[in-house]
Amino acid sequence: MSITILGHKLKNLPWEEKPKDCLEPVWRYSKNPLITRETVRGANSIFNSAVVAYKDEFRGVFRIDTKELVMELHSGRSEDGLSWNIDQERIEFNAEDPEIGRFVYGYDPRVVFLEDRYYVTWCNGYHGPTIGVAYTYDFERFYQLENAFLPFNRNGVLFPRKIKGKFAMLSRPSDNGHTPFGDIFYSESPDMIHWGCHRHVMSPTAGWQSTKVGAGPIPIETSEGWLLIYHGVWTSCNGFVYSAGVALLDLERPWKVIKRSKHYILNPRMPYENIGDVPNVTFPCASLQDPETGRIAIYYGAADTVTALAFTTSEILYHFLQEHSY
Ligand code: BMA
Repeated sequence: MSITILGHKLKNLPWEEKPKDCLEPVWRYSKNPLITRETVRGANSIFNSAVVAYKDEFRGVFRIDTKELVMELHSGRSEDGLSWNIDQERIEFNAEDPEIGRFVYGYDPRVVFLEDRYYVTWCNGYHGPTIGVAYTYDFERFYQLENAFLPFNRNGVLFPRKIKGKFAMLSRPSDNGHTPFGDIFYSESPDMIHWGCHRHVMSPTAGWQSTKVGAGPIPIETSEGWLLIYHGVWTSCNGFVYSAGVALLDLERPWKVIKRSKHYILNPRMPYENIGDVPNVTFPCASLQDPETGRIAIYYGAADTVTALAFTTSEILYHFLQEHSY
């Protein structure tokens, strides 16, 4: 049994081989954390951020919490996906309606190339958190569209192509605080403005994913279905613990879960994941992948403080799902 990633090849994908003694499906970059607060003057933390392939380089939208602890989105660029130059100033979105463009806060961005441009979705402050949507061609000018949903909602993640002629997005309806619940839903849109036909995808289950679940990076299209890396939360006696798992969703009806990991693939166990502003958080928001080799690089926020990088392959995740899934 094997699995193939669909899409364009990416020959300069950041990569490190799996260490010989590693028994885990995902291994960390040896120079983690990848991005720390020093990259942006005035940053308290840089985490839960999204990167994407752009021409022969990489671009990204980064979550910067300022020293005032305002949650902002900043644009960034990199030649190799490892060394990042991030704008000192936050993105000023152009919006037709100033009511929508009014900045309150923005966090946990995702970025996807879809048809002819890059779309950004994020958790946008509009009378509580909801899903903001914008597009850019160059990561210099960003055009904000309508919020996708009513508040409260988080973890809005677009699919990288239309499905049955409609734009498609996963999201997690929530409350106004540190929501102690949450299921992933699927919605579709003919125009990126009006979202409907909502379908339930998955609920929390046991153990590391017993409190809430939320979509992580943009789903990866493969021969066997959409490979979805997601986060799951467990409420320990010391608070929330954020780990990551993987699921396989049906290609044409992505609300149908084919398999879903029983074991986590990544959980907080390194000092930079256990110690920080919010201890015990690994929060994947982006991946880069190469169809030719099956290699996947995962960018994740650690302890709500730094951005880290980890590696796996489609084959490893697929076999992991055969062995450890519901
Ligand atoms: C969630 C979001 C994430 C954060 C996580 C842990 O609700 O705010 O950005 O990483 O909590 O604090």
